Amino acid sequence: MGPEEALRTLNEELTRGHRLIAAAVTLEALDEAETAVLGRRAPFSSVQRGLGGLDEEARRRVGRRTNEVREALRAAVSDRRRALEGERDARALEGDRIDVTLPGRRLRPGSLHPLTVTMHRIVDIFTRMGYRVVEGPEIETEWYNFDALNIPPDHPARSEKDTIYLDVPGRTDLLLRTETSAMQIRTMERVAPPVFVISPGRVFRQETADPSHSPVFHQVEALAVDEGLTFADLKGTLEAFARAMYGPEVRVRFHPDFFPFVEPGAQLGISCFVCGGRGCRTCKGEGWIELLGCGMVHPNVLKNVGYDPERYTGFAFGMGIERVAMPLYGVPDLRLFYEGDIRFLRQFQGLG
Ligand code: 2NL
Repeated sequence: MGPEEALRTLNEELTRGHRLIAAAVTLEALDEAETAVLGRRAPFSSVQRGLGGLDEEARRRVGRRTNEVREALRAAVSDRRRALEGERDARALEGDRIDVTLPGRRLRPGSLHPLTVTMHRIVDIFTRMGYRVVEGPEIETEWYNFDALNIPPDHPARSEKDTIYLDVPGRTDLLLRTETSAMQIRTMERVAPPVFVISPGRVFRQETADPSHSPVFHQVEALAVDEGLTFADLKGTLEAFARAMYGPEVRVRFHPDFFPFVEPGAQLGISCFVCGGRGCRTCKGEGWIELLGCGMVHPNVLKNVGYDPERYTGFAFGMGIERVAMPLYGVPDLRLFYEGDIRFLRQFQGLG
């Protein structure tokens, strides 16, 4: 190869090299371009190798140009490499990016269960009247759950068909409480009248679940014992409760009912708070809703806790929280309260 041809080749290689280097869009493609332009089998290298066959003057001329072209191509490769490495690092950083912007994603706040809200409302009304809350064990004895309450030994409520007994070696009298009255008995044993207490809690019955029954449900019971309490005090207390719970327009009615622990016993009905008494779906066309059982504490119950029934009288009542909450919120099936379905529970958000 003569010097003129060598210089032309060098110029062509400079142009071709710049084009190949610029066309490389990945680091791997750039390595290939570098080999193609500056590698041993590249035209540039054969010019370099042919330098020895030229005379001194031509060798100096072509040699200088060879150095210039080599430096220019090496500089172009290293510029391009830096650019491609920069792009690669930027991509990696973008992939690793995390958003640390405050305050972050807002969590949906939890809320109280509708039965808890209902229980709080009931308890609030009575604590404002001066009642104290008493709570106790869910495992009770036959004495506190039945005997002390004047429930006779042969009463069907005591049977294993209705009450869940515990299988504890050496004990046959342990059961899951069927009402919260036991705690009121325990309270009367400890303190002298006047007694004004309410006891909310979970109670248990041998029962198959259906829209209106559950083996576990909730109750609030109230007990008042003092000198001179009469049925009029019971009526006034329950009327005040009904108005506080359902609004000042509700009317109350009482009709006779029987519970072994009270005499006389009664059932409290309230005028339907949805339709005002004209008849609707909530009151099943009756205009009235049966709300709870109540009565004057039976003298035998007072005797059982050591109170003198000649000196003291009392009234008591008990209500199922589910029974109160269902018409209040239009819940048609009490099992919905226990299933924990978030779509059901969310509807009560913001209630309590
Ligand atoms: C109902 C009816 C009632 C009582 C509970 C009671 C408690 C003591 C003494 C006398 Cl310590 N009575 N509680 C009285 C009448 C009715 O509950 O249907 N509850 C869901």
